[in-house]
Amino acid sequence: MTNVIRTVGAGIVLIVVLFAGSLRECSASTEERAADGGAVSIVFRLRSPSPARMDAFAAGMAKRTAGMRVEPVVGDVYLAKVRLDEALNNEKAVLNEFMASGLVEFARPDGILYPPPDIAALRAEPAEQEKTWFLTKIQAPVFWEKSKGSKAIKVLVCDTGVESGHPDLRGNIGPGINLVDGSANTEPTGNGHGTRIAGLIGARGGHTGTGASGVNWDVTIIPGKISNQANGGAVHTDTAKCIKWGADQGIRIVNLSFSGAVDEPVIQEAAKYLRSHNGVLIMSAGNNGVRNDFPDNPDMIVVGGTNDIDWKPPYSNTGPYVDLTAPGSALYSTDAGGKYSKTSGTSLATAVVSGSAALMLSVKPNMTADQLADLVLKSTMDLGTPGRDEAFGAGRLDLKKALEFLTPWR
Ligand SMILES: [Ca+2]
Repeated sequence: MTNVIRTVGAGIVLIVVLFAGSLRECSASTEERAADGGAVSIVFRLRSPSPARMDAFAAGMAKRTAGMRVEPVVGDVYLAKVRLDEALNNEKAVLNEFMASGLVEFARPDGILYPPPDIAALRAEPAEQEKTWFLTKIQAPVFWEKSKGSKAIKVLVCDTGVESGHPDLRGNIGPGINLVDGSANTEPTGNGHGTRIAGLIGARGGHTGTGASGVNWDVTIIPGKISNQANGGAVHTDTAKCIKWGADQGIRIVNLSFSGAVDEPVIQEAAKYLRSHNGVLIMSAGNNGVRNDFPDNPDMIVVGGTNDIDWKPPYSNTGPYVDLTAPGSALYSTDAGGKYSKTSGTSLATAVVSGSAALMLSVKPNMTADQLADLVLKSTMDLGTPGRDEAFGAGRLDLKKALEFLTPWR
């Protein structure tokens, strides 16, 4: 069914592109693309999608708008670029027109996600044990007796790019993709968030004496660059396409340390697509210090933060959607410009979980995505109220437990 709809969707591109001559091309910046003065970008899914419904919808919209171009994003979710005119001159009017068709299940602006602001720690240059407290806390050294990771395991980091030449990352970064401009350039452009994430997954500097240490000594981090902006802003559909790209490459673990993504339908669709392609999406709970009433999503592993005494820091969001926690406060990692930094946030906790999932997969690479997700959630120490709770999910990550599950007769 999906393939048929995609074919029809491609047909629509050909039909409606005639009306859309002045639509901007993909070279525009993130902000320009999200809020183009002459066109608006709408993410949508049809009710009970079928080729006939897509035809009816496209025909109706062709009559009511100055021009519309439709492209598939992931699954049954499509992106429409609708040209504005006097009658439909703003985003709200276009959304109303979508809903008035009666064929649309949801329609939303193609908005922008941001990495949650990492909270700068007080001292950038910590003592040696402070650089690695998170690794001791999750009992990584116990797991390393069995495996220190494997270059065969790929982790896709959909983020602001990764500095591949950083002395502590060199050798652990593979070729990736830039979803914004379609180039192969995945180096950071004024934002070190992705480089900090990568260091927690697989910086090898500290393991050899100096610098930062990641959960894995060996791993292949694949940068999926979804932002060319210094502020880290990434368009929803570029983010979804990054996850889909990873699924299509057969990558088993995707790290998405961005706020606001959990309840975004196009990201949910991408998460579902990835799981159906045997991969797991690991995401951050967010740093707003609030409770979100999002339901638990079986296609996402959502991570909150803990500190060095296993408390929930004030920044870490809570709610039924939080699956587990991991150390997130004052984590020392690589940063852009060959530098290091010590920052806090659920982004970093997410990277610790992604790195740990890669470590688990290095021992048993034939685990299915469901088995891997289950193992991650089981490899926790319960915190807070007994059992799963909204602050800690299943508890705080514990790699010694993971090892016991993986090698029961050791
Ligand atoms: Ca609990």
